[in-house]
Amino acid sequence: MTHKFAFVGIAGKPNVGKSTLINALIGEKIAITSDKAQTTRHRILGVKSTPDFQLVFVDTPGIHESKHVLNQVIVKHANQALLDVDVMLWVVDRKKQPYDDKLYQTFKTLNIPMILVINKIDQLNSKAEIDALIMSYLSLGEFEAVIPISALKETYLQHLEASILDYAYEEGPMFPDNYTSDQQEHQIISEWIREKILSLTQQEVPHSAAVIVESIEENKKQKTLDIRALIIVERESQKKILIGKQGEKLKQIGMLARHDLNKKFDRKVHLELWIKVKKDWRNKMQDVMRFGYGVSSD
Ligand SMILES: Nc1nc2c(ncn2[C@@H]2O[C@H](COP(=O)(O)OP(=O)(O)OP(=O)(O)O)[C@@H](O)[C@H]2O)c(=O)[nH]1
Ligand SMILES: [Mg+2]
Repeated sequence: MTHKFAFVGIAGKPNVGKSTLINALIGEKIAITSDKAQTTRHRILGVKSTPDFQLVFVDTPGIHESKHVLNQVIVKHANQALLDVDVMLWVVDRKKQPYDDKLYQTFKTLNIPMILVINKIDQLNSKAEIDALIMSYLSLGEFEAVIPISALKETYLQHLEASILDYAYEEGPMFPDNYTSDQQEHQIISEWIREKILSLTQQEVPHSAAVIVESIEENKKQKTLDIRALIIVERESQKKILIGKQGEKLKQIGMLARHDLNKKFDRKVHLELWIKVKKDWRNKMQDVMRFGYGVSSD
């Protein structure tokens, strides 16, 4: 059998389960997920290798109408990431909404084979409901395939993979077979911390936070990884919320992040977290760039 290869874009509105899907497809946590919309802010590569094929999945930020400079930049990340893929997965969830029509038209102009992935079917009650949802999307136009799945429960992922492989071409692997993601250590740390902020805070606080890793040091004596990170928020009131009563909230964020990072790096992590206010940073291009969300200018 010949070896196959493809770049696979994963795109759609915020919160439909794109990052949950890339993690399930790779079988490892690559991207952070949360119940809040606009969790992903970068394009993230996840690589799945088998003796027969290598699929490079590209997770993208949820596409939405943008208000902040930050959001405009992250939507640009998503659009740019889709330019070079061989096939794209348009991920939707339980209900077709008016914005989907616009998204469909935008994606069609990319001229890339598009598979419609209907996610979260574990939340639908019957096959009839799934069929009705499929029909409502088919009213938009044609797709190469329509695959209902549950990324969370890992249902029908083999169907999806088989369908993707129809669009892979004969080519050797591009990455070593143990390579699963293109994220650097500092990116992983900052994202893992941000995930805990997303899960423990509400409303504007999670969206206003950026995490900058200031230093990562191997502590040979203690056999720990010593990390110092800075959480940036937009207002003093948000800083107060993040610190919490007697520092409880920040402590909790640190504890949960440390727990995950211990596992990820397979060693004890010592985490020092600081909070700083940078007024209105999401609306200042310079800050958006400085806090790690840069995108090329074209
Ligand atoms: N019930 C159910 N929930 C799911 C499924 N897939 C994802 N979710 C949940 O949906 C929420 C959003 O998931 P994410 O993977 O962060 O969504 P996303 O599309 O990457 O969101 P953005 O990064 O904001 O664009 C999380 O709470 C997930 O646990 C699924 O198959 N079933
Ligand atoms: Mg995401």
